[in-house]
Formats: sequence, C-alpha cells, structure tokens
Amino acid sequence: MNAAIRLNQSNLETLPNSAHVPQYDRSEITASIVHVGVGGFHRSHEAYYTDLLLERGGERCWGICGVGLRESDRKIADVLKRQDYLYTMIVKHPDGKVENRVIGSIVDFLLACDDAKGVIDKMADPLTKIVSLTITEGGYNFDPSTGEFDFENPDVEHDLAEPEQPRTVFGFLAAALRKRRSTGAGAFTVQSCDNIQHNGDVTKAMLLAFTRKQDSELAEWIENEVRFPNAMVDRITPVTTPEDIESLEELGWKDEWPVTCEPFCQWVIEDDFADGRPQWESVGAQFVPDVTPYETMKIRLLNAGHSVLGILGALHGHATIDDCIDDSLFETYVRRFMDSEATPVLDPVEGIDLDDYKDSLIERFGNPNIKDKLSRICLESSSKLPKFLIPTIRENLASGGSIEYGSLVLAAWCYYSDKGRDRHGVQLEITDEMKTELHEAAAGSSENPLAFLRVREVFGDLSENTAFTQTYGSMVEAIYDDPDIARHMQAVLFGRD
Ligand code: CS2
Repeated sequence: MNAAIRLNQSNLETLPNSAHVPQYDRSEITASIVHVGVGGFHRSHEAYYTDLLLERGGERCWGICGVGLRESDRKIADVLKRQDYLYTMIVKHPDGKVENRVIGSIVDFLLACDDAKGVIDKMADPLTKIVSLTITEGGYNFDPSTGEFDFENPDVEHDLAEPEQPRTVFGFLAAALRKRRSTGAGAFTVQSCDNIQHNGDVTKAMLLAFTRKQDSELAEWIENEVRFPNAMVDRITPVTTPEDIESLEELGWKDEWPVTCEPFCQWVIEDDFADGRPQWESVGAQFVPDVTPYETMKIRLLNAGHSVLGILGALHGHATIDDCIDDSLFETYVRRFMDSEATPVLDPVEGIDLDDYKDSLIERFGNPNIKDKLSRICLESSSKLPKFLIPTIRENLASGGSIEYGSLVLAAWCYYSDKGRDRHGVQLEITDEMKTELHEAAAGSSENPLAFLRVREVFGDLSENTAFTQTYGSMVEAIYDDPDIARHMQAVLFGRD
C-alpha cells in the first residue's frame, strides 16, 4: 500500500476519489462567523451546513474562524492548522455504508489562551457578523436550581477584574461588544448551538448578568442591539476513535482528527439576526418564528433518552447506546420513559408526529455503526440531567403524572457516583466537574437514602417534595440492596414481584 497522503489544501486534488472534497475555491472564503468551541459536534453540524452552502455557491463571506478558549483546545488548534483547517466527516449509515466528506468551511483558528487580544479583535472586526457557540451545557455558568449567573466561578471573578484578558466566553463577548460599540461597528448575533432549552434566551440572560456587573451602559446596548436566536441542533456525533483514523489511512489519506456522525442532521433556528446570516435554509436548516417546541421535544426525548440509557446502561455493564437498544429491556424502558413521562408534559409540535419522532430516535440510537459510548453520554451528567431529565420529573410532580422511570435514573446515578463501578465491579469512566462532590454526597446513601439530593446545584429543592423523595428514596434503598439495575427496571416496567 502506498503511504497515505496528508490531508491539507495542496494535497486535496490528489486525495482518492472515495473522499468528497470541497468544490469551491477556499482562498476566496472569508470568516464572518466566529465559532467558540470547535468540538466534534460543531464540525459535524454547523461547519457541515456551512460547507454545503459554500459548495452551493453561497456568499463567500460565510466561512468560519474557530476559537478555542482553553489549553485543552490546543490539540484541535494544532491539528487543524497543520491540515489548513480541513478535516474529514465520516458519516456512518446503519446498513454499513460510509461516506467521507472533507469539510472546507473552517478557514482559520485562534487559541484564546495564547492570544486573547487576537480573539477580541476578530470578534470586534466589523466583518464578523455571527459569533456562534458550542460551549457545552455546563458552559453557560448558571445555577440550574435558580437560573442565576454564577459569579463565584473564579474565571468569572478574573474576567470582571481583567476585562481585556478574559478567560470565559462571556468575558470575550463583552470585551468584543464593548469595542464594537465604541468603534461604531454595530452588533453581531450570538448564536448558541448547545442543548439547552431557550439556548439563545439563556445566553442573553447570562451575558447581560455578567456585563451589568462590568458596565451597565454596555449591557443596555447589548440588550437593544445584539440578537440571540434560539435554536434546536441535532446530530449524534460520537467520540472519534483510532479505528476511524485508520479507516481513512486504509483508503489513502491521513487525517489526524476526523469527525464521525450519523446520517441524520437537523437544525431549527429562529430567524432573528443582527447583521445578516447565511442562507442555511437552502441546505436543509429550518427557520421558524419560535423554536421552543422543537427544542423541548429534542432535549426531553433524545437527550434525556440518551441519559436514561447512559446511566442505567453503564451500571448494567453495557458499553454503547446501540448495545442498550439491542437489549430489549433497555429498549422497552427508554421508549416507555418517553411515552409515559416525557411526552405527557410536552407541547404538541406543529408538523411533527411525536410517535414517529420517537420511533426514529430508537432507530437512530440503534445504529450499530455509530458505537456511541456511554462514557460520552454520561460525561458531565451534573450539567446534563438538570436540563434533560429533571424538568420532566418536576413537571410530572406538578401535574400528578408518573415519575418512576426518571426517578430510577437519578437513584441509579447516585449509586454510580458513589461506587464508580458497574455491576460486574468494572471501574466506570466518569468525567464530571462535580465528580468529587457527587461522590461525597452519594456516599452517605446507605445511612440516608436521600443524601445525594443535597447537591442543590443539581437537584434544586427536589429533596423537599415528598412524592418525589418517597419514590426516589425507596429506589435508592432497593439498588443499594441489590445493584442489579435490570431487576429495578423490570420492577418499574412490570411492577415488583
Ligand atoms: C447527547 C448529545 O451529550 C449527550 O448526552 O445526548 O450529545 C446528543 O448526541 C446530541 O445532542 C445529538 O444531537
């Protein structure tokens, strides 16, 4: 076999034809979009839609400049730079078909921890029209039980003290917008692409809370001028594996960090932009006046469905989401959770049949080629569950609906956080900013089954709701008595024997 060709601009023409390469002149593309958080999801979603658009002949200004805020972004910064910001998107179909597309829409990258000024200047450049974000659910820096901005975060304290050397996304947005206001450059749009209900509204509320502490006039200007469209984003994007890299090498090219994803892709956006936007609707995105029902549906069914399978499956010893769906107990459980707890508290979504939507989720979860690891799904559960699952439990408590399916997941999460092992005693890979705190709270459960609920940042006042604590408390006791989670899932589904 010939040595694999390195992926970069000058080698594009010589890549094997099993790769689709950008059919446009990338040297003409300028970056009016600055994107913070260039992880797998951005690369399989917004950057992909934008690549399709550029290929369709969309305006040349809509390229993307990636931004990484932290030291941990150095690897992607270096890899993309070496590859002239090109990377391969590997789409894995359920029937085994694979499509490889080299994406060309990212044309620059800045690492903020090396060059804060460069990032502020780029965002403040009048040619920048959109600053989009995938900063994860936890990145919005609010306390889920109060919804308030967390001023105790040391990086926020730092940003308030050093406005020109920020570390957080809010510090950068405020610094750039301050500069635009003073130079008369006008506002840009801040476009959240994270799985948070009302993600635009939340971004706005957080940025305003932060900026008011710094400069109330600037906050007022932001409130009036900047736009924050809400959006629903969707594409399952597992962590890239060494095998993915090898699969491309076997085909003849070397990409140090491709991204893999499922074929399904959806983006529903409110049409509310400060200074123009790409015509993403011509490549499949939907613009709607109000995205709320789509967002809620997706977060409460897809993301919560993932978390249900993730936590229960991890304790059981499953490794991936498709392993769970292959196990009829898990498939039935997640579907019943969706039908009897998530759906009753959802508003109808115009043009969408929820039963079809749920069928399609089960099919997507079952894609055997995606191999979406439960360790990715359970990553940062402390910021996911308060957004994906707990609101459904709360709303069912208020309406007198069922809470058993969701409560078992929280009880299982307590055991998972305490023991850190699955039922075979195998150590679980747990990555969570609150890991220690969760572990310490959960460790008190043998004496007090409600001990875990004292983590108020996650559970809020759930510990004061008797209907919840009765159900949850008895589930914790049952799991500590017998950690075989499948038995407890059966009990929820079919009643205790
Ligand atoms: C997952 C999401 O992070 C998670 O727990 O549910 O990453 C999910 O795969 C995407 O939101 C799909 O659009």
